[in-house]
Amino acid sequence: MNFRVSDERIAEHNRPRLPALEEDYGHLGDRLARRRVDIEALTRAAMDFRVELPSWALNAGGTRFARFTAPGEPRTLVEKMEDCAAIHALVRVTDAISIHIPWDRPDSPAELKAFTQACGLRINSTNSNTFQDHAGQVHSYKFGSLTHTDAAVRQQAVDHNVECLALGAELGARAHTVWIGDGGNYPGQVHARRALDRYLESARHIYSALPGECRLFLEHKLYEPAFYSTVISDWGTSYVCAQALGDRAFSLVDLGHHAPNVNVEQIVARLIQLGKLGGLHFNDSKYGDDDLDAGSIKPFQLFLIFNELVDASKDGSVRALDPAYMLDQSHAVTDPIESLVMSSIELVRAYVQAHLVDRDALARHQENNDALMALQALKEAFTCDVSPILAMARSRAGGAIEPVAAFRDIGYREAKTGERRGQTRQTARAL
Ligand code: RM4
Ligand code: MN
Ligand code: MN
Repeated sequence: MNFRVSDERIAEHNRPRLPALEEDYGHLGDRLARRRVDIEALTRAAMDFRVELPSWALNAGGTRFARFTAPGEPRTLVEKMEDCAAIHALVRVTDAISIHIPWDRPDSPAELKAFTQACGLRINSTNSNTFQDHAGQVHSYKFGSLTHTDAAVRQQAVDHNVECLALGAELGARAHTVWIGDGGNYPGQVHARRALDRYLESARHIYSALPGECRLFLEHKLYEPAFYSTVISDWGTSYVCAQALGDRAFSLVDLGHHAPNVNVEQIVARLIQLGKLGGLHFNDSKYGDDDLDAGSIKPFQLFLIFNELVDASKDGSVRALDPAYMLDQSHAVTDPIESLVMSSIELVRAYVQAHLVDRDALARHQENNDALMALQALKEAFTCDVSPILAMARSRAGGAIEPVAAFRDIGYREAKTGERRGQTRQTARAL
């Protein structure tokens, strides 16, 4: 039996911390009650929150320059699932996983499904990979995939996506995300309109192969790997394509895929309004698509994004809003488990804080053009330390009051270092 983070070890870790948490929670409850906010409703919201873990982020990540391996890294997909189970045991909001094909193509989908279910997890989405060449592949993606000038390359990329859809159906996945690296490094290299036409033609073939209730998410990115122009470069292009494809196609917003200083929360609001927000890839960045931990650089932006999401969820006039929350990060210098634990906590924090916004007051300030008080209404929620709510929600769900401390005390990584010797099979994502 492989080592795991057991409920008993977590409970043992929580026991001495519980009295202080109850005191802090009671105190915060009194303060919120003065503002006519029910702390229990916030705790329930925290317990109901869910975010998907990325299968491609469980190994130590790399940069363009190097990847430094770490002891005890998962070597196989099953070992990655073990790590996901450890994360979920600690935070209790990460029971779904997004897998990247072919990096994480299971040898036996049925066995993977059974194993994840036994761990209390599920595979919720698949991601295709036509941004690099894979072993045994006939055509190269050096000059593009779904938008390549050669129909045979486009067909190979479409077939790969259709294979992902079939695999997803076997695993019970509910969404498939397409992100392509297609674009040009030089002016003139790619014909702007024809490349987009080819994308749409290829995407239509993928769309028509969507099984059952599965949704198709189109992920845009401003630049990289193409450094001059990218075919699906921005939310406008992604929206137009999602609209052209049909009701089950949506845009996916990765927080790191925009020009510097772009107002991402407004993009989220636009896509919600247009009924085309499929999901989000959470991470953080300072300069480019840095894939740092969610909330580590711009926590206020994270809060403002959740402010839009929560505002819309309370607005009866908003249609078709069922966004998938996913983490998409790369951990070059931290333990991936610890980073994913911290990031998921930061998402719940922003989500709970967004629930704290006094929306009636905010609406009044907006009607009165009182800019200062409107900002104040948001800041009041953002500056409230909701940590006791998050810790109480985790503890009630069986998770850890202090997840990183618990993870270290329980000695999971040390145990895995003993169990997992030898080469890692999977490619970790490089930036
Ligand atoms: C890309 C993009 C995709 C992810 C790959 C690995 O930059 O964010 O979502 O699948 O990286
Ligand atoms: Mn992404
Ligand atoms: Mn990215």
